[in-house]
Amino acid sequence: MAERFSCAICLSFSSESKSDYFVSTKGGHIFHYSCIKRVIDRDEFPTCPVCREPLSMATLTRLYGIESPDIEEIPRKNPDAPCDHAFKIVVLGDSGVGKSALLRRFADNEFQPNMVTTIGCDLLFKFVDMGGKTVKLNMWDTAGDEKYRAIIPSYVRNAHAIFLVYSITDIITFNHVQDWLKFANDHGPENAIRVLIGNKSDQESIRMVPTRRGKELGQSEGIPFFETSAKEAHNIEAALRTATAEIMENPDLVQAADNITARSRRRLMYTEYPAEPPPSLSCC
Ligand SMILES: Nc1nc2c(ncn2[C@@H]2O[C@H](COP(=O)(O)OP(=O)(O)O)[C@@H](O)[C@H]2O)c(=O)[nH]1
Ligand SMILES: [Mg+2]
Ligand SMILES: [Zn+2]
Ligand SMILES: [Zn+2]
Repeated sequence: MAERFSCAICLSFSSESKSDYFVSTKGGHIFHYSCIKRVIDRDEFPTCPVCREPLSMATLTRLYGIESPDIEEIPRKNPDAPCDHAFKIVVLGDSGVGKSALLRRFADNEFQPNMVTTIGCDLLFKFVDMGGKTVKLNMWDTAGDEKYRAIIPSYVRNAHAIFLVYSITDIITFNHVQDWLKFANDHGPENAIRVLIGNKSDQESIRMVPTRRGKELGQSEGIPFFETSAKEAHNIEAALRTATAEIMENPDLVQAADNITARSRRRLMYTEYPAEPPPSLSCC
């Protein structure tokens, strides 16, 4: 079950033309550009048709590379395949909120109900097309347990985007988002894109965190907010593409990413690492 994008105004999954792309609001709602532009042009004080938040063209993020549902994903199983940019995305949040499940869903389109617990950290990658550019997303999955916190600062250090994840079924994980935000602010780059994620949106019957609470937190921190489900492949691709698009729109972040890529290429050339470093080297 791949994630399908549908416009919340016209309910269509596809867009007819390349110029009619999808956009995401800061509140995690997806529309065709042309559909939402009509709303913004028409109303004096335009609001999101789904959540009624004030809207302007400036608060929309373009979701590149999903103009048509027929577009094939870039099937790159080789992590060393060439790309235009490589970005580092880090996922933070309490243990059990679904960080690993989210990344597995996005990277491999898989969901395993009984996945082994992440020890330390894990590195997944995915190539995405972003408006004609091939972008490699290196996604670092951290373990949320307190005892691992000591080793995480180095993971967020060069992050281009930081995902802060809680579970909508567990208010404690939501309350801890403040701690994770502080962690991200203390150790991560100031300009890294931050995204708030309320996961397990399929578990409506045992919901403990109202959507409104997530929305308010996202707004007060000035960061996009999405409710997602790794189980049902809901909104994950939207969240990751929003973050990637926001990185692409920040020349400093792109420059920082390209510098790191160039440095690691040089290092590879000089030191003749084996083509595939052992997993222990590539991660913790
Ligand atoms: N119903 C539901 N369960 C989920 C979802 N995401 C993760 N889970 C389950 O929640 C548990 C913890 O997930 P995991 O990815 O290991 O959490 P992590 O510790 O944050 O990496 C596992 O049993 C998952 O199957 C989701 O979106 N919906
Ligand atoms: Mg995990
Ligand atoms: Zn539409
Ligand atoms: Zn909205």
